[in-house]
Amino acid sequence: PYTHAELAAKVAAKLTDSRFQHCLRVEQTSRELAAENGVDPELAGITGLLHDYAKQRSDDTFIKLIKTRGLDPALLNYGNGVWHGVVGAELIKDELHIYNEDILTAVRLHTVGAPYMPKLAQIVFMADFIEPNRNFPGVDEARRVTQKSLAAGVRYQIQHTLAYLVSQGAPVYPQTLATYNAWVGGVN
Ligand code: DGI
Ligand code: FE
Ligand code: FE
Ligand code: FE
Repeated sequence: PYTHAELAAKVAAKLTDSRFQHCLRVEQTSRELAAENGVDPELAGITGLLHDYAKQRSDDTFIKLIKTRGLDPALLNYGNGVWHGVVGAELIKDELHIYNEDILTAVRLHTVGAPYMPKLAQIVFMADFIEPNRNFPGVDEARRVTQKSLAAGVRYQIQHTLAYLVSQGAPVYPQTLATYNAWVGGVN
């Protein structure tokens, strides 16, 4: 059990300052969304702070973890965008000795989502998308929708992300597509 200052220092040590500042904003936005949605703001804040902990590790680090931890071999066809959350959770266990599955699940799902997302995972997923420095066409609409309904925010984001990936000709990780189908198809 770290103090906030200790945990923040450990995160800061592994990230550039601008990426660390993003993590602090996601922490704050996660706290706010948690308070509005009946989730423990402390837990949400810690998870937001940690969500991009592994963002700046080498491809080689992730490739080794995928191979040695029995993770989905299809992950090897993707890159840092997908790996830093799904695989990055392994580094949070190894280096920070944080094993809380609610936290780890939210980190794993923060980029690609999942057909079923616990509320904490929805909160960090949305906080990452709408934190105050985010500035893309549609972000104000995303903020509005998320205030009204967390689930509507998740739906909005996954539509936006899938459209973006397709527009870039980027490969879509199957779990990202499954998230889209579940949330936009009306299962949630
Ligand atoms: O880490 P952040 O920049 O704060 O944000 P993020 O974790 O939500 O997204 C990281 C990147 O991952 C973003 O550029 C979009 C990309 N991404 C999300 N889903 C997929 C993906 N990239 C590929 N190739 N396939 C996906 O399914
Ligand atoms: Fe991320
Ligand atoms: Fe995100
Ligand atoms: Fe992020």
